[in-house]
Amino acid sequence: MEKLKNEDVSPFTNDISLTFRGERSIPDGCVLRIALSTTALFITAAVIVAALAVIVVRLESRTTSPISLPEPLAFSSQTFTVDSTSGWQNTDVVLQMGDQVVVEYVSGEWHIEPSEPYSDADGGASGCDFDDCLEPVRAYTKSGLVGRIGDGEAFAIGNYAEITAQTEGPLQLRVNDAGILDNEGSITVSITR
Ligand SMILES: [Ca+2]
Repeated sequence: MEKLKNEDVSPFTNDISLTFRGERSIPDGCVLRIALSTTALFITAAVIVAALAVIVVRLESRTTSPISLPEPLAFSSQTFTVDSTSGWQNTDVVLQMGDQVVVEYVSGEWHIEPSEPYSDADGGASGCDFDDCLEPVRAYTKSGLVGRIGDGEAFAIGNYAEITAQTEGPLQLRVNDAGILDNEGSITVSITR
């Protein structure tokens, strides 16, 4: 046991505002516990300050990071040759809903029967406009170039078309003729997106 006066109180006890009135005896064990409690208080305060600092840094980095924009679509162009004696032909161009693509005639000729003249992708032969017509695009010239996206509805292309995909899937091309066995020739187009 030791006797302590006000002026004898250790720095640890000052930190937690302990005051002693008069003369009083404090057991050695109590002094040790007070010191340990003060140390634990400091460690707890340090941990809280560190945690707050981490939160502030994270919030700041979140608010100051630049807005990420989608990568612009890379411009690409390729050619594809459409055979007049085949049905739907898959190009390598796979479109998503809303994608835009331009199909443009480059070269080549075809005809849809021996009695018809050769033509470019704009065609020129008469179309079929009856309910039982088997042509992909009814009433459109049989010797014209047509397309579809996936299993979507067929549409006329001809020598030039700007297409906005209404469905998703591979762009497919063919001549608009249903009876392809007597056809001849092929046409090359560019596909640009
Ligand atoms: Ca034909």
